[in-house]
Amino acid sequence: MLLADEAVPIGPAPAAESYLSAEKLIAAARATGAQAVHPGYGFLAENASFADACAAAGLVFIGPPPAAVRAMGDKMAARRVAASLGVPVVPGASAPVTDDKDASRIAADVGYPVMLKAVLGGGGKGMRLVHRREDLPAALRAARSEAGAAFGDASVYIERYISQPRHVEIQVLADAHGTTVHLGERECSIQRRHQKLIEESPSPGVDAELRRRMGAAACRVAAAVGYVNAGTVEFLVDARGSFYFLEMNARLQVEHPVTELVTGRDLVREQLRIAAGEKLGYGQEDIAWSGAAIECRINAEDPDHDFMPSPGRITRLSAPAGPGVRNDSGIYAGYTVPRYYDTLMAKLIVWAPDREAAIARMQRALGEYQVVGVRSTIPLLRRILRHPDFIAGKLDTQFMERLDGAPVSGPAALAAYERAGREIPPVARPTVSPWARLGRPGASGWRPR
Ligand code: MV4
Repeated sequence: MLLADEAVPIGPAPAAESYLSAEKLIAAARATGAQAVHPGYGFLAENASFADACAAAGLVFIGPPPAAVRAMGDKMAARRVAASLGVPVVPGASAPVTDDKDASRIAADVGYPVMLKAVLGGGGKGMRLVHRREDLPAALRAARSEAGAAFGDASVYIERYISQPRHVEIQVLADAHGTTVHLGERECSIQRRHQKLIEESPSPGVDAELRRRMGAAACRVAAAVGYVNAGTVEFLVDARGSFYFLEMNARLQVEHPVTELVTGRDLVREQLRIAAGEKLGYGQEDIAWSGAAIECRINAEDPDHDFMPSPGRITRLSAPAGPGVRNDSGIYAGYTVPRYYDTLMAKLIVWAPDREAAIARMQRALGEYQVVGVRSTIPLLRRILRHPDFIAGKLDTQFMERLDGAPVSGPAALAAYERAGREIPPVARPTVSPWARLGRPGASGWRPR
């Protein structure tokens, strides 16, 4: 807000009375004489009724047409669209389950283990993994009740469970003149309880051929629903490299900067141009990728205490900088992280000519990042960035469960290691010593920490 030319109060801190109130947002837009509304990436960004309300108020909604948002909000309908285009979807049922008997038949057909998913779901809510037939009725009840509470619709469908998949998503841009392009993939497998922690592009598990095939599939899905603006098509990629359409996010995403850094294209600028009715002015053959980018989410959470939110006043702040380092941040010394919203404080993004150099740059940048006054995810991120599997690009959605549950920093970490009768484990030897690259390892006595 410090950067804004003008600010308008929209109500009390609880989001339901401010950021989630279409009426208040539109009144604020009117008060400033704004021509358009950018919905950001949370709150009402994927709310088709809000897009309708903007249009009714004579405001341009900087996002997809409401019909495209609705088409993708129903996860089964989205699945049907993909399947009808020949885009691979996870094997599963084409209709919601009706009762226990129906579910039992479908699950047997699909083959255990199966995944129960909410029709209006996404983000993992209302999702249940079922290994055995006898566990199905209870899981179904739990999924239906969770779905009903979260989405106001208890409908659930069944898919085959894909074990240890990668989560790979494709960025698309579509203008209102029929051009749809993709800007490649983001690897988003490093997440915990469906909250992403680290994203990168390119994915270490995607080669040029897979990128072309997934990109083409994503563009076909977007075009089929009349998608206009920036959007993201999510896929699961299994251990064999087969990909499956999951869903489409009809908004700009938090992790969009990694795509900006490897493609050299400003996605928010493109959103504004598209919303203003301009043509993209380039085609798929004009999109080129260079280097590697990684984003780390700096959250006000305590990784030593089950990621509890850690709101409060930031007493000291020192952010990294330098070549290839981008710090997209909303905080400053003296700022109070409120307890009402998401815990995301900053996104630290690096670019370098290759992945190994990007990892080294991120390790350095995280080491320089000082946030005092609130707990943050920085120590955990540092631990992931030096994990041998991360360095080797061996990523999947279970990565975080495999990181041992030990505390990540401070006296608690020391105590835990002492209790275990162990020495502080040596850090996995990184492959990123600049001296090693010069062929003179250790010549200077430099040691990775
Ligand atoms: C799956 C799956 C395995 N098999 N579907 C989680 C959120 C939602 N968008 C889809 N999700 C998953 N669907 C089948 N058939 C595993 C996940 C999943 C996951 C997906 C993306 C990123 C992180 C994840 C973490 C756990 C499970």
